[in-house]
Amino acid sequence: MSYVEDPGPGYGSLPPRAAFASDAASLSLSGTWRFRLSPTADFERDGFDDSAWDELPVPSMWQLHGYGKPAYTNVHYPFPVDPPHVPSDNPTGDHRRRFDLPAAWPAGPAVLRFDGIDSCARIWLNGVELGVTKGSRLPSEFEVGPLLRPRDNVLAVRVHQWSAGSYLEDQDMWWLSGIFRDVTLLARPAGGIEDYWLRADYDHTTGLGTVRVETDADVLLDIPELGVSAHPAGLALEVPVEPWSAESPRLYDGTLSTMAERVPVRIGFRTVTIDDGQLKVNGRRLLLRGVNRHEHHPRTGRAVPRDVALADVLLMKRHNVNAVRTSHYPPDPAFLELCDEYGLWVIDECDLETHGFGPLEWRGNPSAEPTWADAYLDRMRRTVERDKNRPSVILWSLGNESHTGPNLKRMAEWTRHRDPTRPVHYEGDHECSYVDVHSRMYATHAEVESIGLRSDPNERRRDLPFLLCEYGHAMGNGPGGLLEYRELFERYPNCQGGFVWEWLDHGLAAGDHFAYGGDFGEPIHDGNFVIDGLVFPDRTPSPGLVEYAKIIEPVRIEADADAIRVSNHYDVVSTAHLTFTWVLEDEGIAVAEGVLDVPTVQSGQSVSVPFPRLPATGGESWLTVSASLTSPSSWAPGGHVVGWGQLPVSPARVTERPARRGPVFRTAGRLLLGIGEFEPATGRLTTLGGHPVQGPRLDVWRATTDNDRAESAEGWREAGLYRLQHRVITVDADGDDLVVRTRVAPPALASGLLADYTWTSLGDRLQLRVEITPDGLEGTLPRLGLTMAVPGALGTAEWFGAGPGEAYPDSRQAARIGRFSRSVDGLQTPYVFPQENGNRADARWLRLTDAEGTGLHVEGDPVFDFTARRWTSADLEAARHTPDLVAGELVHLTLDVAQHGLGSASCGPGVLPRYRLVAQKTEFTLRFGVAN
Ligand code: IPT
Repeated sequence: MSYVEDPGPGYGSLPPRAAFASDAASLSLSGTWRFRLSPTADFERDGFDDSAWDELPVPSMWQLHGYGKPAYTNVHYPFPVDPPHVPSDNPTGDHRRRFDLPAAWPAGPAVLRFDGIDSCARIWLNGVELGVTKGSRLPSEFEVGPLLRPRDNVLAVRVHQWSAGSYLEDQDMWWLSGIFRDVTLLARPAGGIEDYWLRADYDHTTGLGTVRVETDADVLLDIPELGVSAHPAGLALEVPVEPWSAESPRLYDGTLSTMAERVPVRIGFRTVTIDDGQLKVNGRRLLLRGVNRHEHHPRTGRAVPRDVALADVLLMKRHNVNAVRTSHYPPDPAFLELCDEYGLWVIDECDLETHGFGPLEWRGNPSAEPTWADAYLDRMRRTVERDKNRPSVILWSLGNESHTGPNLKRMAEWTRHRDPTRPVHYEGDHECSYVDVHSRMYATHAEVESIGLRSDPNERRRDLPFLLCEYGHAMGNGPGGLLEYRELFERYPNCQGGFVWEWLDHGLAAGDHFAYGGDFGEPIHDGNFVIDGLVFPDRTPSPGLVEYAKIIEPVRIEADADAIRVSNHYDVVSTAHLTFTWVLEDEGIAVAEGVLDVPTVQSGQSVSVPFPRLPATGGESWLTVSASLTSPSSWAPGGHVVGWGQLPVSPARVTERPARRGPVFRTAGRLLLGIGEFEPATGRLTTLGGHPVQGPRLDVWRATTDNDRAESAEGWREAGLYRLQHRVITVDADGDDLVVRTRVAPPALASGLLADYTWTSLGDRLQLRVEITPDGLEGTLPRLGLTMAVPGALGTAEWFGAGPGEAYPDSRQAARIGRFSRSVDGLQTPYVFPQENGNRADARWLRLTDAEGTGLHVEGDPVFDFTARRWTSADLEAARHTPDLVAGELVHLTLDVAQHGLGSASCGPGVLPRYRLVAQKTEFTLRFGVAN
């Protein structure tokens, strides 16, 4: 059997060991290589002439450099399921790199290290075969010392896109190939440090850290800051220390040295335990406010440079994320160093997923087949050995979606034996027979609640800490319902949070837009299911991330009876590093501000502080209190806000509406009322204060979201809600009111809605009261309100209401009450797959103006939701990529009384009952005027 189809782990590599750098000589072999996509005879030979070959950067993934194409599938293998066989048409990239040794390169042993090659490679140095490696997201090293020469070494690497290993690497992501992580040559001095395990525990009852180095070498440990010098390996040493946590990532710099080599180490003292059925670190219960992170960049795929990894870490920290599951493979080692340094709890997951056997009822699944046992264990060993020195790693995960079987059990047993200091996670062990924590994905709120109540008949599972390794599917507009998960995590001590799926949209840059599955002509693909992150492909935060940041804020500020309640939701630290400031806004305009005196609040505690002395205000006013970093931290500047709350101070002034009402005029075939003119036959407003408009009409449709399409959209479509027709029953003057009665219904169906519009002139304003009565229509509606169109010149929106971002009933915690201004274009959220977006909630009033500042004014009674777009909902629904949305001549406005929630049904629970918009008799009022 060819090595490509051998289910084993490969051959020739050195035993796995920790990732570390030392003062021994090293040479990066990343850079420009020679490349050819098609196996070439004798290419590994020393004297082979590659001058006619292309150049390719390493690290890279060749499909993103024009060789072949990316392909996306979620669950399905893109090749026949015939393990361990793979297609004979197997894209094969031959890579060659020549290099000279630096002048001072020492003679003796040396190791060639590959941090990641997707999916299988056979490697030669100077014409001599080193071996074969599989396990794409895992390192492999080869002994090369005797083969090296001072000049003109030739490294030849043949990479196969498909291999037996591909059956174990069916993660939900792009199929991409190549040498996508660093390649390094490392001198290995005799008497140097081959491997080490620096175990640094912390006893929270004594405040003492215990450090012990396990290694075969004759190593001495120095930690100058702790007064530790020349401490011999193997001996435990106790010292008083500050512990490491994600919130206070205290690292002590030290050195491991032998006569021949020095290794700088960064030591974080912490101890992970499970007691009382809770996962604890340093004696503290954790609440995991996590995300699942795939490695992806829109131009380089899974070749993610350190600065991008750092940008992810900073963005996570600035959005209150405290944990990462490295879905579904160990990340580039640099990422974990950053997690140590900046502070994130990590579930380090092995490179394993066999999801494509699921649709085949798991027949032949490698997890249960002895032929794959070695490959499974090899992957786990390489994960644990590589990352064992990282304090940020608190759980090992066996992999994802690989069902269950003895091979997984063996991985767990090996791991627990090798590293008793970290619990083992794997969601697929549903009985929890070989894992240490109970993990689920996409469990509903009700299921989490029942787990919290410990009503599980399975005793073993019931008594374990519980976490959601995936929840809150962030595909498109959403997720909704995160608040209710947080409430459960706070109510039940064994429910310790979870990891939103997922951090990043895996869109690939394609000129003016981002591509997703199917855009490369893949015969089998899963479309935009790969666009399900909290940040857009270019790492711009989506509204979902802004919402999540608010929900998981570590400090909560709420109204208490006549006071302000400040609660500390950190797991460990107090609020001593925070400054509390307040601002009083009168109709969104700041009128007073100050610093709030808040005593230091310990983790898990709260205090009530009196309101500051506030001046009187005339209109609706709110007090906003923010908690921000007093001084810069490693991950954010001073002043960065970690939590905030708003408290109502005084309600809107009730103003007497002018009694003067204008009469309805019908003259010379025209229908006039106050500042409005109407079409006599239909009663539709055509002019408002001189501005031509397509007057407001009942509308219930929204461009379906990914979540809608998985739950309600089919029913909405069957009910014809996207193509309602308006039948005008009567247009009558009733006293001073203009009353337009209509029935709004879809073709071919008998059900519909009755809509009565009552227009009243209030001098300089027109009041519209709408009464809606379902007429045989049942079930939920996408939204309920009006649609109208105004001239495109009215390109700026200013409103007093919730903002600044979009908000929906079950995703609105991040919106605060204030006065905001955006261009119409700036109101749009550019979801990679276009869909409903941009709804601003609870507007008290809205001004839409042109460059001169004149335009229209809409007032709620008391509030309304709105969107403003240069295209219709139908255009938005039809678009597949952002450039499909082309600005027209009008601004289309929706003015709504309600929106249906978002939910998370694209993968997970739908809209919670309280956020469903059920068709029922509704009445609402708006007032229209002229802005100038
Ligand atoms: C779950 C996968 O674990 C994850 O990788 C991703 O594919 C996610 O779904 C959907 O985006 S598995 C699913 C069967 C719940």
